[in-house]
Amino acid sequence: MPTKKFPFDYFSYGFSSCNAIPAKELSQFNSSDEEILQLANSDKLVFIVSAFFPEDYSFFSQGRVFLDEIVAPFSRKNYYREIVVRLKAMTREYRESKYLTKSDVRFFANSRLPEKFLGLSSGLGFIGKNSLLIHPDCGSKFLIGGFILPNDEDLDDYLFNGEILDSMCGDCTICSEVCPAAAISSASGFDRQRCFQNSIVEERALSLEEIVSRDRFIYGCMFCQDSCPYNINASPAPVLFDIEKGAIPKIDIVDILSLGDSAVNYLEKLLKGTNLGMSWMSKKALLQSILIYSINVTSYLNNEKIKHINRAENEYIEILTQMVFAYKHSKFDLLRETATKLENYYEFVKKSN
Ligand code: B12
Ligand code: SF4
Ligand code: SF4
Repeated sequence: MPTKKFPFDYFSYGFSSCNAIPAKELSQFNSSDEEILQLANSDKLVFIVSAFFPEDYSFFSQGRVFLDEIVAPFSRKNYYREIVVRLKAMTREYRESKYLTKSDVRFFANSRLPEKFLGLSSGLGFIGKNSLLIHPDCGSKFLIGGFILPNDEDLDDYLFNGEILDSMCGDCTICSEVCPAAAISSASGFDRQRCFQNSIVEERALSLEEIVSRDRFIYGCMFCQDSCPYNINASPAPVLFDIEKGAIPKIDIVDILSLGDSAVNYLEKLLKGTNLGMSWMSKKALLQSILIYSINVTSYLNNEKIKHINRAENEYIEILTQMVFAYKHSKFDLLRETATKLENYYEFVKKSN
């Protein structure tokens, strides 16, 4: 992997590739994004880097289902914290070497800026059918980070002078075929609401297909990336900093479900400070995901500790259980009946809120 020593030794900070673009040039891509337009009015330089995340698929502990094991690998660890630590360290080094002040250099990751667009317009990669930025040699398993810096001729070597890349997916449709949430379609593109990475962000009614498809992870997923040919030969970058902070507790989901009505409060407290503790992650939606998962995984239905929740005590769970049963056994009359029940239930909940 080529690396330049000055001014950024980005590789030793764990970044795999980097490119820069003068902010002014961003406007040529006709972005309607407010943040981009503001940036394009400045005399700054935007410097984009990519940070790989290593894979971590641990196997299920036999016979039991633990919370941390049914969260997708990417979401078990806080790679965002990791990239921020790296960006901060690089910013400090650059500022000191150039005698700049704090306000001269900004860094960003998972910010309000459209980061895939910045990656694309700086030539770092193309946008794939899975909607992610894909580096032709390094694949898509990376996070995007960047810096906004004063223009500086020492950075000229990093400037991207080529054409922005058109999609290199060609006829491939692998990601749309493997996506369990049917979130990727050749005709209509990427449906962010359906993506499992969105499953605990919003509290919403799920369709039957969505319910039945949630039998692998309660939050997040990597299928569209794991199966992408561009990721097959990509190698992970070194992990230089601590990504163990915020680990999700190893707790049997039966112990969560057996709490019944107090499970949401329990999750709120249990997950504070962990990777599932972010304020934008709804604990109600998380509980819904855990329930659906446990209903889909049939052996859990017979667990004595949670049997009572699967009975009439909670109408919602009762309906979901019936629907999944009907769907799996092709009992279409029952399916229609329960689908109507679910609709009525949602109406009832809407009215009573
Ligand atoms: C909201 C969000 C989500 C949502 C919606 C994602 C989506 N694809 O829309 C959810 C929760 C579903 C999600 C999921 C994931 N996310 Co997310 N997410 C974001 C976030 C915070 C904002 C994205 C957004 O809505 N921006 C606003 C819209 C308007 O911009 P945009 O989506 O970037 O689209 C622009 C460009 O793509 C551009 N564009 C597209 N095609 C073309 C073509 C041409 C020719 C041109 C000129 C422009 C252009 O135009 C669009 C408008 O400006 C970004 C961080 C960020 N600040 O960008 C991370 C981000 C996109 N996510 C990221 C990741 C890693 C993921 C997951 C892989 C996590 C996981 N499960 O492992 C999944 C991937 C699912 C998937 N297949 O996309 C990374 C993507 C890295 C990469 N290689 O692309 C980002 C960039 C975070 C980061 N800093 O690294 N995410
Ligand atoms: S992350 Fe999973 S659910 Fe989301 S688009 Fe990719 S394969 Fe589909
Ligand atoms: S799996 Fe195929 S279609 Fe999907 S992003 Fe990768 S190359 Fe493109």
